[in-house]
Amino acid sequence: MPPTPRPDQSSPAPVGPTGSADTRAQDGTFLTTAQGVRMPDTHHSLKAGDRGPTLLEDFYLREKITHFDHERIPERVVHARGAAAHGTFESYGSAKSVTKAGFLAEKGKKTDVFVRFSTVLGSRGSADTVRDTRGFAVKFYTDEGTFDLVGNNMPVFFIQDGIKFPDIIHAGKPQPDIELPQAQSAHDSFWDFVSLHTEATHHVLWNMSDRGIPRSYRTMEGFGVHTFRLVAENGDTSLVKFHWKPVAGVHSLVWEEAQIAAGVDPDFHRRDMADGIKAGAPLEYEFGIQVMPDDGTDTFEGIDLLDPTKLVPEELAPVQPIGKLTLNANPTNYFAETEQVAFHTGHLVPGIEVTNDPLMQARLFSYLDTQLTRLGGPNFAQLPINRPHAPVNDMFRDGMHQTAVHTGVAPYRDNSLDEGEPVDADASDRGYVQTPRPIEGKAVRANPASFDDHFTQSAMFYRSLSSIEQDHIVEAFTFELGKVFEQAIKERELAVLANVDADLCSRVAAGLGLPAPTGTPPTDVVTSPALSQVVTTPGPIDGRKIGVIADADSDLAGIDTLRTAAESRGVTVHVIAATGGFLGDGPNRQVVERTFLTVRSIEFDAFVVAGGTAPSNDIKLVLLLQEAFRHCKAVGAWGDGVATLEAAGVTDGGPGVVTEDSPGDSFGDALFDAMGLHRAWDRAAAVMGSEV
Ligand code: HDD
Repeated sequence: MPPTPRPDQSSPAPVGPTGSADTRAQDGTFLTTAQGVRMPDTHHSLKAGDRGPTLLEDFYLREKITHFDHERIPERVVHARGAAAHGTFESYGSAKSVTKAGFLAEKGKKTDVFVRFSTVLGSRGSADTVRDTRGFAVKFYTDEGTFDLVGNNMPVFFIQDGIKFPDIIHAGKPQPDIELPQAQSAHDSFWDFVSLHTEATHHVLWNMSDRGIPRSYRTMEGFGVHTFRLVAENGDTSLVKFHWKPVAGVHSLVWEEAQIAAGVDPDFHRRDMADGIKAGAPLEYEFGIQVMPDDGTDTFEGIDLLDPTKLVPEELAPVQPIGKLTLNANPTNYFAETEQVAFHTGHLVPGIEVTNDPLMQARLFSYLDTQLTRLGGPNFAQLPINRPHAPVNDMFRDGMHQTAVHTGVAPYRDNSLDEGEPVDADASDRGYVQTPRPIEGKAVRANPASFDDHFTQSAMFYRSLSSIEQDHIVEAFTFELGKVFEQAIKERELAVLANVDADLCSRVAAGLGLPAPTGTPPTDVVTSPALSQVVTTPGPIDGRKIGVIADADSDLAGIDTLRTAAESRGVTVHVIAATGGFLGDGPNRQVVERTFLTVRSIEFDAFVVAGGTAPSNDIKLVLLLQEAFRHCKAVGAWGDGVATLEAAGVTDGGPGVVTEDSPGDSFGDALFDAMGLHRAWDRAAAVMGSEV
């Protein structure tokens, strides 16, 4: 992969959203110590003679090395691997009838946001494209305080009670003796846990589906998962689920691509986001809510809204758009922003409240607690990235890493010494006043009976998908269980699948070479077509990339014709040739951006062979085109470029294969439509077999 260019240093953006950070650009002034003493030399320690021992009195050596020794902070215990961006949320004003939250209620209101995407299981240096759930954590810096929506790219969770969180994470993390495998669920302890805790089944199906290997953050849905309570200005309450719908559509990698990318470019998603933003293609999502009545039952259409292993089908409660999120600025400093950002499910604003979901209740403790270790104490809200944009007037004092200089002599209430301030804010002052709700019951360690059905929605998810998506689930289960050593675990998971869907179970069993057990899968499952991500009409292609294979004799003017048409659709064109440098020296001179050695198919959404290109049987080129073809990407050629496609075994005229005499409008339109479908799945059965 090409290196992502250095950030533009000429006009450094302020660190963090407040712009008030202690920015220290390497701007050419003298090198100093941390105390501001100018230093003549940072390459030689102070020694007794040029061959002598280093002297203890070298305060600069000790300061430099000591600082370095402490440069790392503990990585997040989960979601350690992440990438983030700044942006803006703009309200449509359509949520005004259900919430008094100012940033949602007012039409056109803009709010600064910082969003961190992540994988769950891997360490900070692990690969982006592993099969896993993705974190989708959004910090809204609203005028009424900070609201964090700490969600995932899947609408359900593995467990129903937060007390099990350490258990599922211990099971998913690498085995404790030799710490492997990294960032993988394909190992015994994960499958041991989920086969014993059948409440995990629904989430496991999502993980094994294409949702577990998103194409990019740009094409990933987000979900608040839990049911929240919204409070309107008049005090009326409703129950909602939050959704992020990507404007670019929901798309995934195929498994072989995910595996290749993990080796070829472990930063695949991070790079895609950073490069896209830098190229002026922001990531965009619509924010939406499903609204259910708050009638005291915490259920809707028979679905327990407090059970985080259940979703509400969009066919029963449509997702209503309430605003738009645009991510358009990369961080200035990874550590200061992406690493130090601290999300917390308890960061709520008036108009948004929690429910009794036992998973959410445990999270309300965990997020604050984890920051104390990770960020070294209770003052992490003072870090630039975590500073609210609303005025802060707390009475919290002192502590590790205190950087605020508090004035006033009476940090307590009531006081008379600081003129009685700060004063309490009631609801009319936009204070956060919880809606009074009845709470009673006996203290028990138990779940309600309505949490017991672990299979109906699992079956709903599986049966709502297209056959190609179901094939991918079968292959993912077969792959993952194929990596499990204990026979008993495989058999137990097959018994779980038998209770979801007999066909799914028998296909996985066949792949494992084991008998398929008989279960009691749910009957009368109502499917939810909205759960499938396969599209039949072309969607947007902004930010996508076309690789054009060419040589010095190719139709270079034709490449420019295609480039102009592509750029008008927000798509970029990149030339690939046998060697680097330039092709031609006239007005249509082309820069070779990748060679057959440096390119890999995962980088591009479509490949085209330019007319006039001499047929080549270079094995790297053949592999490139075959891979793209096998992964059902759009491929094409104009003029005699077709010969190169044929040499790679790409069948002319098949689905998603675009060939024309010239790269004019009809070629471009057909290619862009094929890209808009994301994959030519009609080709899958012929070319993929059981490989992906
Ligand atoms: Fe969590 C991080 C999402 C359940 C405990 N979680 C974390 C992040 C995301 C989620 C996106 C990364 C935030 C960032 O980018 O800094 N977690 C979820 C979702 C859940 C969920 C969608 C279920 C619906 N989490 C969950 C439970 C617990 C935790 C049940 C504990 C009881 N999660 C944590 C944590 C982390 C975290 C240990 C690690 C780093 C951090 O919080 O700041 O506290």
